[in-house]
Amino acid sequence: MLLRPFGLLCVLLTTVLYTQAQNRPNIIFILSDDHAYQATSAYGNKLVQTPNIDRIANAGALLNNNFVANSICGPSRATLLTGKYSHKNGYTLNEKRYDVNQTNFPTLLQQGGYQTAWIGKLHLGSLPVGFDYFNILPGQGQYYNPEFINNQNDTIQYKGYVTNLISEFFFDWLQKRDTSKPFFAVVGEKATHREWLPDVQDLGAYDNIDFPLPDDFFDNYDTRLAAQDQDMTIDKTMLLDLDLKVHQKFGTALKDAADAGPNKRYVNKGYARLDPEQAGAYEKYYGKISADFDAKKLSGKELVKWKFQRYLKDYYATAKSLDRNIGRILDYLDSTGLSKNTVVIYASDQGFYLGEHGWFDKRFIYEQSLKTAFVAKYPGVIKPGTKVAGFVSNVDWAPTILDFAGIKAPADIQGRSFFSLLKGKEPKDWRKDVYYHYYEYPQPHHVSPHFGIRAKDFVLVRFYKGVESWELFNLKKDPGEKVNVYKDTQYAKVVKDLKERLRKLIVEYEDKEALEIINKEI
Ligand code: SGN
Ligand code: CA
Repeated sequence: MLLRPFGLLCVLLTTVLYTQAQNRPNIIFILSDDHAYQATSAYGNKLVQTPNIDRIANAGALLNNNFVANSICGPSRATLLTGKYSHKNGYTLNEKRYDVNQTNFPTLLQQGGYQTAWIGKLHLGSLPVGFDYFNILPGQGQYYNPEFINNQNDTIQYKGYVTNLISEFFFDWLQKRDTSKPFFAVVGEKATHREWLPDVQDLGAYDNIDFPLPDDFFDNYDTRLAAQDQDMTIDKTMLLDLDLKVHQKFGTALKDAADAGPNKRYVNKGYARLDPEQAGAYEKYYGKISADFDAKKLSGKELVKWKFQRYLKDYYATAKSLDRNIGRILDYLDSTGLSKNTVVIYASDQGFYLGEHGWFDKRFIYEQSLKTAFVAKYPGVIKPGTKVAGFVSNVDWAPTILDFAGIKAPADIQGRSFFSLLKGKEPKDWRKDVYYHYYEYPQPHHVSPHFGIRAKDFVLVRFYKGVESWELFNLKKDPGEKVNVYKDTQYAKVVKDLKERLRKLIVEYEDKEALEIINKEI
């Protein structure tokens, strides 16, 4: 007799837990590569529309201050997986091997009953662990007719354009997944990485737009030693042929030219992979551009301005396919009814320069590469149109996703869930500053390693190894970070205060290398 009510209680409890498990949301993380926040209409671009990224932002939240820990591809993904800074997860620079033996949050999701998948670009030098399914691009991957490595460790080449293929592989997986479990999936996009090869249907999509030059396009890097030392300008580093496709050969024409000798170095760049139809469309489009370029006989500033226009036209045309494919994913979720209980996140691995300071690429602590896009919708939970002003770092992405799934983050994770910020409430003790540390040097792009603090109104940074210097920017007066006021005595108090705050972060995150440097100086 006594067992009866107890038995009933058990059934009730199991039902409650089961229902809770059923209600746990699916989570899709669309992670692009090098897609600048300022390239999206959600973040205020007036010339180029990204209707589908905006769709996520409008239906949910947009983070206005989402910063990365280390502005470069592989390290950013390692931080996503671990919720830790590069010095803790060991992946400080690209082309290393990510240590798969450390705890990553997808494994915790699996243990919590989630089904997990990674489709597309990973770029961690090792196969993913913590994923029930994967189909990833090797390394940086290719835009046209790319290879993918699947779960069985088979490398298979597919015909088509990478962004479209990634969506298709994602839909295939959604159809064959175990529907009794909630899922977490990363859709890892290759777009908009260098060399910005648009889908054939998007060639010339922005030819009618004359993009305005950023006001600091001809920056002389006065007062900033590391900026004087970099190798990432549109003027000197961006190549007319390999990047901007002037007189570039495609498909078999390139292979033939390579056999002849001088074009050998181009073959690996992906241009030789285009099939005759794709190569024909590219020849037609870039042939005209090359003829126009020859006719203009440009030099000096006019040549740099021309390169800038071509760069942005290719960059945005590549991004067009990215946004369209995000739209396909959203439509798929709507049409299958999955939308209701699915969190959709769109973010880029880091920010990117679109001509600011005369640059492309990323790496610096300066705003355009430090800050990255992050929009997320969670129907019924995040209020449509939410704007988050609080400071978020990509170390926070992992614990936030675990929070969505109702799973506790491990104690050694360095980030903190910002779920409450997405719901419109910032905890009183939420962080006021973020910490940054970049390592890769000297190649590519010759940016000195540096660590620093981004506070509300100031950035303080210490460069080392390449150039040895401190920089301070007053973001209120100088949002473009053009005047280093570190040595200005007016700022002595600010410097002292920020150095202390920086040191506190270094101690908190246990960054020994930075601690050694800063301890000698304060
Ligand atoms: C390649 C690019 C660089 C880029 C890095 C890292 N050169 O080396 O311009 O900074 O990747 O990019 S390329 O000529 O091969 O395109 S990241 O996004 O993977 O960090
Ligand atoms: Ca990247």
